[in-house]
Amino acid sequence: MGCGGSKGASKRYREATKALTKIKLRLHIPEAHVKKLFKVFEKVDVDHSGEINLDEFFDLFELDYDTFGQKAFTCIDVSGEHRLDFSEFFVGLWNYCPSEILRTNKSVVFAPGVA
Ligand SMILES: [Ca+2]
Repeated sequence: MGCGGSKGASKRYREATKALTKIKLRLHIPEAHVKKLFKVFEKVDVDHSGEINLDEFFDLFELDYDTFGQKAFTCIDVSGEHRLDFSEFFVGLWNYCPSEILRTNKSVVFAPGVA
C-alpha cells in the first residue's frame, strides 16, 4: 500500500489534525495554512513515522547539534517524548514564527529541499 496517494494523505491529515480542531477555531487559523504546514511536516518526516525526531528536526532547520538546537526542540516537544507529532510541530511553529511569515509563502519552514 505504501504511504503515498491522495487518499492516504487525506486520512493522515485528518488524523494528524484532530487535536488541532479547537485551536484552529479559537485562533481563526485558515485550513489552508494548516494544510501547508502539514505538507512541510510530511516532507520533514523522512522516515514516514508520523513524527519528527531530533535528526529530522535538525535537518529541517539546518542546525548543528548544539545546546541551542536541543533546547529549541525541547520547547516544542510538549509531550517530552523526543518526537514531534503534527500538533506539536504546528503549535511550535505558530508560537515561535512571526505570523506574517506563516501567512506568506516566505515561510522559514520552507528550507531548501522542503518547499
Ligand atoms: Ca520521523
